Formats: sequence, structure tokens, C-alpha cells
Amino acid sequence: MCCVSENSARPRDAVADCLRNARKIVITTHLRADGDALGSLAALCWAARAAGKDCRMALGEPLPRRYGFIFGQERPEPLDRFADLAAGADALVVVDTCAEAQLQPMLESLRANRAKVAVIDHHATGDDLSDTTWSDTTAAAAGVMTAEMIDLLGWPMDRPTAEALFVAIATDTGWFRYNNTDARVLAQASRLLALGARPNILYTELYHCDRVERIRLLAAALDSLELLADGQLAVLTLAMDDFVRTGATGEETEEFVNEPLRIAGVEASVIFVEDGERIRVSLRSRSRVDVAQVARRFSGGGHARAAGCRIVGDLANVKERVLNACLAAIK
Ligand SMILES: [Mn+2]
Repeated sequence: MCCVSENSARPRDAVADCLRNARKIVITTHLRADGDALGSLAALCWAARAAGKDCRMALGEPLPRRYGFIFGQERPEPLDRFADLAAGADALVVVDTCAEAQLQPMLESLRANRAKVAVIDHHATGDDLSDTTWSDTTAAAAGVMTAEMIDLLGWPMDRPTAEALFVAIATDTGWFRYNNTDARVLAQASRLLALGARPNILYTELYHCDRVERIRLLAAALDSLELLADGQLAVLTLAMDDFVRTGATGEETEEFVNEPLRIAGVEASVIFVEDGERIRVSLRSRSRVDVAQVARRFSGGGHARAAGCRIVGDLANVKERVLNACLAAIK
């Protein structure tokens, strides 16, 4: 576990010192980057630049299409630049994860530069990436922590920065409807609106700009629905063939796993996505089942209500193993 000490001011201040003292900063985040990861990444970078820092963003994978609008004309640096950037940086910041499995392509550089690494994360599971780790599992989003960090440093926050943070916080709270929506979240959201964030425009960019190929893939996923354990466990499955047939891409499955939670009585939902020789597994839980525990058994991680893992193997075999673990967790 990476967690230095929960909710203590000292790890937070250590990260703040690291950022304050750095001239060149490089920021990165996890694979399969989501709104919280990318919003936090962009916001911290822009605030750092506004404070006079030389700051770069880097990703281990191409930027997911859905979140491109956050970055305007800019794009994070690609993976093949990471080792050089890391070596030249004074501070190497990882946001929204401290799990090595989620940072795999960057891991060698992160280890080689360990003394410069600082982590801002809100996940309950993770690895020991750095001694300078601010981990707060009570924070609904890395975006909440990033906003607090920018304030602590006294760095400027313009509208694009506020909107990136709003995307981070809104997406990780399911647009303020998950049970992680607390007073701290709504206080930040209110302040970001005061700084010019426009929720209606951000919502349209995020959720009303899909490709038709994605909707056809969603239809295939819904068509695959199975209900197990007396309707408490919902299962969706997408094989390679579904992508070929619909023309959709792997990143377009995001959020599909939430759909079966609309069904009364469903306690947990899992989607299996065939992705080359690996199967991507995403898990969601309504309230009772700890899906992070299931994911951990397969070297994954996440939160009690939202977790995932990637498993090498064939679809039928992986399904059987993970569903057995899910059924045991539901009992
Ligand atoms: Mn997050």
C-alpha cells in the first residue's frame, strides 16, 4: 500500500513543497484515463504554467476521444517522450492512481526517478510509488484534491482550469449522484462555477457527442445481458467480432457497465470486453458488494463501488473465473 497516512496534512504539504520547489514539472496519469484523471492532469498543468512553471503533460496511451475537448488545441506528450521528459524534470507528478499496473508503460521511468515522484490519489488500492504520496480515500475525485492543491499553492485558476476540474469532479461523482457526492465536492463545484465553469456545455461535450458506432456497440452489449444470482448480478459481454461489426473502438465501451444498474434488484454489474489476447473487466456495485476486492484477486483495483482488471486468457475461461468470484462476493 502506498498510503502514507490518511487525511493527514503532512503528505499533502510534502506534495505541495515538491511542486512549489520544482521549475520543470511533468504530470501523468493512469491507462484507460477517465475524466477525473485527464481533468486533474490538465488543470494542474495549466495552473502550474500560470504560476510560471515549465510544465508538460504525458500519457501512456493516445488521448481518449471523448475527453479531447478538455485540452483545446494542446495534446499531452506521447509515451515515447516520457523517459526523456522524466529525466529532465524536477518533479514527476502522478494523479488519480498509485497502482503500478495502471502505469505499466511509464513504470521504468517512474522507478528510475523515484525521488522526484509525487502522487495525488484517492484510491484505496495501490503500490508504493513514492515517499511523497498524498492519498485521501475520503476525496470523491482526484479533481477535488487537485483543486485543493492548487489553492494551497496559491496558483491561478482561469476558466479552462476550472472547467477541467469540473469535468474531473463531475465525472467521478456520476454528475453528483453517486454516494461519494459530499459537501466538499459541492463546495468545489460551486467555486468552479464562480470561476466560469459551464456545466451545460461540459455535459454536452461529454455525453451528447457520441459516434453512432458507439451506440451500435451499446446495443450489442445490452443484447448480451445475462442475469445471475436471482437477478442480483448483471453480466455484459463484448467479443472482438462486436467491434468489427459495429466499427466501434475499445475506448467506446466506457460507462456501458453502468447500464444494467437501471434494473431493479441488480446489486452488481460486470462487463467483459475482449481486447486482443486480454479481457478487460469492469465492475460496478450499487451499495453492498465490494467489487474492488474481486478486482484485486485478478491483480486489478479500484473502489468498492467501481473497479476493474485486465486478464490474459480466453473470454469463456476469464468469464467463468471472474463470475465465480462475483457470485461469492454477492452471497
Ligand atoms: Mn478518480
